[in-house]
Amino acid sequence: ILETKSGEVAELKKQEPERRYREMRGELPAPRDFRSAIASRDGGINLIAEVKKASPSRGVLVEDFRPLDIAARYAELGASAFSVLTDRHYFQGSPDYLKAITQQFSIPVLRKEFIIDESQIYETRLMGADAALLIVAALAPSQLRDYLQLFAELGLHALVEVHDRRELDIAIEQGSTIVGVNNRDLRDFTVDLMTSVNLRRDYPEGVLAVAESGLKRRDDVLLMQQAGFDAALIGEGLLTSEELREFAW
Ligand code: IGP
Repeated sequence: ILETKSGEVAELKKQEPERRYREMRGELPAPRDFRSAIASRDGGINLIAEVKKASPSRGVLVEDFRPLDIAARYAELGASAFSVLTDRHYFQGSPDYLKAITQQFSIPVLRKEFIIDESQIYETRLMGADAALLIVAALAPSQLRDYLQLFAELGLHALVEVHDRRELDIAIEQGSTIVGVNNRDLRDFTVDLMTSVNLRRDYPEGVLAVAESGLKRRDDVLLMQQAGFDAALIGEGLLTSEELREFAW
């Protein structure tokens, strides 16, 4: 059947997560409130701690990778939320890591994934995640709007990722309420912390601001706090920097 009907099979496969969601919805636990968890209180900055085994720019970061042990350490540091990579190809992540973490901890969990199809949003909810990433550069503006609508229907929050002013404008126009600036340029992996500092001024009132990537030192976090970010999303730095582990999150 695959030779004559590969298009049809692909369509059916894409519909499976939605069907499964409709069957399961009554039994799924209510999502936890990612948005409130990361909102700044009294000008402080919150930690979104990323559970990350490897990255395309740095290769394997942790040889003996135990996601639950890492999450336990981050919870102890005072993380307000977790980010868990589920992408296998570039990050050696897994949905199993995310499921295990949502079952073990009460802290909200963001699914870090390249979402390019609606079926992945249903999957995200079925996995037990409370939020997921949407990358403006990977989606058409109308697609972003549709996905945000579906997130809302499923009770999920979206962290919408941008890298410049044009993308920030698209994110806002399409209705995003949590916007993250990726300091890392996904085309060449260069990092510039001023990307987020400069873009912060262009956020409208009421939109939560997250600084993502490349934060390695205490001063980096303080810079983001002074710029008015609600939260910092940190992966590598938590594995390598004593300063960040000692920060009063
Ligand atoms: C974390 P870092 O430099 O602290 O490990 O970065 C996070 O921002 C980064 O993993 C990330 C990412 C992404 C990964 C940001 N946007 C999109 C995959 C896809």
